[in-house]
Amino acid sequence: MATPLERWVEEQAGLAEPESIYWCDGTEEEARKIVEAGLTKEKINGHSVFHELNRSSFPGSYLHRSHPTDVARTEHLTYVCHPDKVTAGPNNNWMPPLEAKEKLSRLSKGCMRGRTMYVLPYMMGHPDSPYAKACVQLTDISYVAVSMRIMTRLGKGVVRKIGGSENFVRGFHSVGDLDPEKRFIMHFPDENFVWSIGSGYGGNALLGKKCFSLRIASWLGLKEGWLAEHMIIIGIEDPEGRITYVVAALPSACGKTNLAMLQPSIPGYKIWTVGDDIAWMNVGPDGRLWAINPETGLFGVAPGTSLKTNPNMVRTLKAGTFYPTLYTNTALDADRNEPWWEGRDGPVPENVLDWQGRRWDHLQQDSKAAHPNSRFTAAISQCPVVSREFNNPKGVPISAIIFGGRRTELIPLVYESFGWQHGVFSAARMGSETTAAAIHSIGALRRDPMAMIPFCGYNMGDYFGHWLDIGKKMKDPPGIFFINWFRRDEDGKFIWPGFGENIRILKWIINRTNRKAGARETPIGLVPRPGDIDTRGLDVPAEKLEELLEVNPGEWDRETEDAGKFFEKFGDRMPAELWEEFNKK
Ligand code: OXD
Ligand code: MN
Repeated sequence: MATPLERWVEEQAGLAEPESIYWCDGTEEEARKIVEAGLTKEKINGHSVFHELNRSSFPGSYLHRSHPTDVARTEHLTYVCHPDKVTAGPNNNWMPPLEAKEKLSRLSKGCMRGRTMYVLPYMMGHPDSPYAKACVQLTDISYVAVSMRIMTRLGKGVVRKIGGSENFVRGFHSVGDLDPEKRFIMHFPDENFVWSIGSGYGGNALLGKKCFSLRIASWLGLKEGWLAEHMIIIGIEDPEGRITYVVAALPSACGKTNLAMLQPSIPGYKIWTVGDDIAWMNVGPDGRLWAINPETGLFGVAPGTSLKTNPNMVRTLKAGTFYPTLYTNTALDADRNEPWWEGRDGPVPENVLDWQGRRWDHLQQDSKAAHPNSRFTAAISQCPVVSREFNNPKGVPISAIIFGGRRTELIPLVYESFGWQHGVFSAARMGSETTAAAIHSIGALRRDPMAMIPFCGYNMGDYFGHWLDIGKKMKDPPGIFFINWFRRDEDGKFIWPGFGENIRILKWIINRTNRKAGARETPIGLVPRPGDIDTRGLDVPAEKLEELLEVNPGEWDRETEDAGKFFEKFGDRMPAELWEEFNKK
């Protein structure tokens, strides 16, 4: 008798009508075959899905050029279909589940004709972890099949694990005809189901990532008492060899991958990478917060990645095991057959093709060769500083939670909240300037609580309440901190050097958690005095550092007023405790 999984795959195939169905087993040999299909048979926009890059300098690496309209997450086409609109909240697009399914069934009828339907069984989290979830995604494009193999623990063991159970997360994905008018990413949280059509872009198409690990998982977390967050997880080793684990949430394309594998400028410190995008966090039996990274790969923004900004990422990309490594919408150095992007090491090559494969003239002002949201996809096991705890099914214990954003003005370089409730309030009012990771105007300030505005799978008023409840479950909750690397001076230049120097801020944070660093009290929280930060060897004038740590209560009034308007949107779902904090101002 067919299992629920087999029946579901058959049903979906009945709708999509693929030419063939291929169950992936996760082996290397299979990955080579799928890459081969992408090099030869499968096409996107008339071109092959993959182009093989220079075998000796970029072993196992392939360039993928997406459809030009399909280069970032499409938040306006992303829906969370709870039975009622209020549960989805003002932070999500909503459609009644039945109507959504009718619409998607019409668009999906025969969408895989002439194509292979890949069946991808995968785990989010280590299979031995009590927090891991078994999932199956269907897709009709090699790019997604290969990406999922990098980003998740994919293999036939997952089919055995699911067995005759109904308990697995389902994802249906098809690129359809890539028509933006027929593009939708719809979530059905009560059914553990994601349905995505019309896009091949990472956040829209790798359904284990944002769709499941954040939108659906955040809803499961509400029901089951845990948190699914848009956070990196790192271990910070100090000169005595102690490792303190912290999580940090930053909006998309604000330097999360750089922070996750930072090479510290202060001798004796070391960063160990557990995760660069997603953290699932549970309160353990010891009353502490524990975090796992459910993914196994890195899907980072390429432009700006260099030996100066992120040497460990450059090393990861060159590691050359056969996972493989993918480049999406970067430019191509046509002479060397190497990927290229703005900010890569070395001089601009002479003969560059832009992200759409057109000859690029670097003298043409404002024209970028690589798409600003071009990406690499690489296995975390290739990262030279991957934490030895990465595969620990229990995860790592968290001592501090960091929130950050991209703010030209106002927000100090770092500060600590007064306690859990105040920290949740401060994270709820967070704002950040928008980036190219999603399709919208760039550089506009938007409220992005906990860097989760595009990813929270239910009403954010309830989400804030859930954060408050999690705090109550802990004996000694981690401190909540805020960072902003992005303050600019009158000439528009970044004041803080960032990158490896950010260790100075992390050092202050971990010393605060050990009560070894000082701070001064301000209306927004505890801010270091310049002398509280290790500035030995730092090339930032004292007055600039003071400027970065300044809190001007007058300037905060506008910010608070704007945050209040945002809070009002959540009506009676907004927890009273946050209004209480708001009214303290
Ligand atoms: C990502 C994103 O791809 O946040 O990680 O957009
Ligand atoms: Mn992200």
